[in-house]
Amino acid sequence: STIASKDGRVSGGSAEFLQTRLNHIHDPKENQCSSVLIKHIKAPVHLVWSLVRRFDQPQKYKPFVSRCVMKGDVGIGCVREVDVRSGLPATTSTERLEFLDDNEHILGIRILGGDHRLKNYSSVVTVHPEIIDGRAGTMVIESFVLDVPEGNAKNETCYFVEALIRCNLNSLSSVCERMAA
Ligand code: A9S
Repeated sequence: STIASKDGRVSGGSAEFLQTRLNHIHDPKENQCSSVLIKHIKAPVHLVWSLVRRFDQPQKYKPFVSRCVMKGDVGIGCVREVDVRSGLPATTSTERLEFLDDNEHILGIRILGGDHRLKNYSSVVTVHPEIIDGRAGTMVIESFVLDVPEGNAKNETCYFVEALIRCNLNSLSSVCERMAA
């Protein structure tokens, strides 16, 4: 029973699926690439969300982040300076909190700058409760869109970013599953 209200929100079983799909639609332009990754974590959704939502502390689970400094208080529109571990094709990244919804469990960020090649990068992470092996689990969905850099192909750009996000999600999973154990 899909009910779409006037502000375009939907509710009910399949409607939640629809709403989730809507949260992850990026409409990439011709010179952009976009993809979606899913990770199933054997830990309850409130625990997973408590880490995902900490825009000021991405290093809690992101393995490539060595340090994060907030420019002002955490709130929609705030900016963080992320220092990246050595050995990666970057040292810093300036990132903005676009969206944080603690009820719908949606986090949106945009990369504003840094000495890396991710231009016009934005991502959305949503977390969803599910039952895994009869226990409280979480499905994490992360989608992104970014410009394909000059001289690179769409598929290799997507592959590069997907590999990094897969590392982030695998690390989130091991941190949360250890905490839930
Ligand atoms: O941190 C994320 O949520 C996602 C990505 C793709 C971050 C990538 C990265 O931090 C590196 C890992 C350093 C790779 C940035 C901003 C640029 C890179 O080249």
